[in-house]
Amino acid sequence: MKSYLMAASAAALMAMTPLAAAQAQAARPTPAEAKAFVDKAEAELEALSVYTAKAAWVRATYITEDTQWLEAKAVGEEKALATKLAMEAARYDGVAVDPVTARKLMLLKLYLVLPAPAREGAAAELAALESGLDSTYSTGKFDYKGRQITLNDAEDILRESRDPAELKAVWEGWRTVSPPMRADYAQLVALANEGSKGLGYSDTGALWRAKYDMAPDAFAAETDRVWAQVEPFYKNLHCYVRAKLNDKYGDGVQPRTGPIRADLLGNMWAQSWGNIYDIVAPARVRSSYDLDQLLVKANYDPTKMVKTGEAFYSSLGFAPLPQTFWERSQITRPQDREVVCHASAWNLDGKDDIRIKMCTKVNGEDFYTVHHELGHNYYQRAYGDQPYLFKGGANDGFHEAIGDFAGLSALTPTYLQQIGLLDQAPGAEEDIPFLLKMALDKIAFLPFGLLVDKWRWEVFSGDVAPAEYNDAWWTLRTRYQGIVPPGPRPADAFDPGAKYHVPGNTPYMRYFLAHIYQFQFHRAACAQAGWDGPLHRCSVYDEAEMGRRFNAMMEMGQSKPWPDALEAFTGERQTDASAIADYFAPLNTWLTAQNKGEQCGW
Ligand code: X8Z
Ligand code: ZN
Repeated sequence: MKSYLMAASAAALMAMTPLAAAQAQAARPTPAEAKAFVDKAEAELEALSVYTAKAAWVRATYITEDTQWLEAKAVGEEKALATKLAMEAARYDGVAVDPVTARKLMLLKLYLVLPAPAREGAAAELAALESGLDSTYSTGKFDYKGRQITLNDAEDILRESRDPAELKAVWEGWRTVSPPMRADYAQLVALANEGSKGLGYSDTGALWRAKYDMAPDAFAAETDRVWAQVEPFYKNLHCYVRAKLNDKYGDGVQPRTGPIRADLLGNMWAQSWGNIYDIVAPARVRSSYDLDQLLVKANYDPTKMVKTGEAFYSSLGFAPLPQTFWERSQITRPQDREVVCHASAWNLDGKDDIRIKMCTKVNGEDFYTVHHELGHNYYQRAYGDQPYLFKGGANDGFHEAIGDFAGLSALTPTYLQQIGLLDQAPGAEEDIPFLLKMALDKIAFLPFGLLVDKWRWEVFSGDVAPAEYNDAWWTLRTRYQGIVPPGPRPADAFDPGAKYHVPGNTPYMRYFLAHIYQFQFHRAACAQAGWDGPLHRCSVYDEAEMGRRFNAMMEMGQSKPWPDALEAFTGERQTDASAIADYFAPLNTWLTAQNKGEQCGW
């Protein structure tokens, strides 16, 4: 293909006057010019990045009109610069540059999540919409029983209440926060699409799908291929859980066939179901411990949870977190101001200024999330010596999978016993309860992880217009997750806007990928540690040699195509669900037996 294009341009040169041909020759940039351009672009973006990150941090940890303005100004400048550089990068298409420069040119074009149109004022407008949407979501409250409650409060009720009327009221209440965001969201989509087209992508969805070292269409096909690998297992879990919900609530609340009512699954978005373990626990086998209770009994506080997470990584050979991590992180929700509570991990200077931002509660879910967030921080620090444009995950799914991989070991009873949380690790008789708990989070998540961006891809491509946002969302929710809302949705509903990553503009396919990769990492790590028992019993705590090899993959950042990084640690080059299938195999067999006589599917 390349040589065909070169031949065509050589022919064009020959058809020109000698002067025009000489000018065209002069205009074609040399590889050295391409490299000089990339070096300069990289330095300019790096120089701006600390300013942008600090403005974003301040807004996220202190939401006011003023901090939104400051963030929008900084992000607008970065957008304008990155958009200009990405368009200039296109001038070097077809120039025979070295592989490092070629990769950096590609990454320059993919730099922004939401590129802005090049015209005056558009970058600032888009940045203001982004800051505003994220802030509206994060400060959202609604009236419940005569008091204004936050998402945190609402999540507590969904986790703990077993009263269907209360669950429905709170589930619907949280979704009154999003309708005012719909018009701004539609405007953001229009602007980002215009920006993406300016960079040569058909729409923003195509830009997002271009970030995986393969053609955008090939990536979409990959996600469908992997989903097909795990879908039968999800359906098995769905069938079992639905029967248990029917046993508990009766036909009037949850029928034994058809989709599941979304508010009964213990989570605001029905994306992980571990909180209703009590409802679905196997009848005959008891689970001897509950991590929520162990943490409370052992007097854990949020800082102790983070210190425990740090110690896990230290056991793998990672250096302790810097003092500034402790001084600058937001570990609990401040009482005197509005913040973004949705958990995240930050690196503000590309080196050691790593921080987490959480509203940590003492429970098993947040114990896990601490390991997840720290994974981001250790990854950021590991690739800190890479040039600026290579500072990033091998792909964004890798970034999400590092901490999840650590969490898989940190949740094993063996590890909980090692750190003194559990007196005695249970025997093999508790394997099914343990695997069921894990599946309620990991397997239940898969269709949700897949569909959020299926919805956004349809929105960005224009297949779904703003008036159809909500119906298209529920079509996907029912098709992939087999769930329905607890009652009819109002005409103005904007339910996708009630999930952080939509107003927060964080791509979501990364989590679907991470739920596959983390098991590939786990399987490879356990093999390296010489483990020959069942995968779900393996903990890699204290496996420093394995940690060294894991770090070697992490240090690569995004300097190489992601299959190279995957291969460096696992020897595999494909996204492959056989590892998650191996991990859960005994549970899948058990579920199949339990579901005998049920009409599975919906
Ligand atoms: O957003 C997150 C992390 C921050 S990167 C807490 N996760 C997704 C979510 O909460 O929806 C982790 C799992 C999926
Ligand atoms: Zn994450």
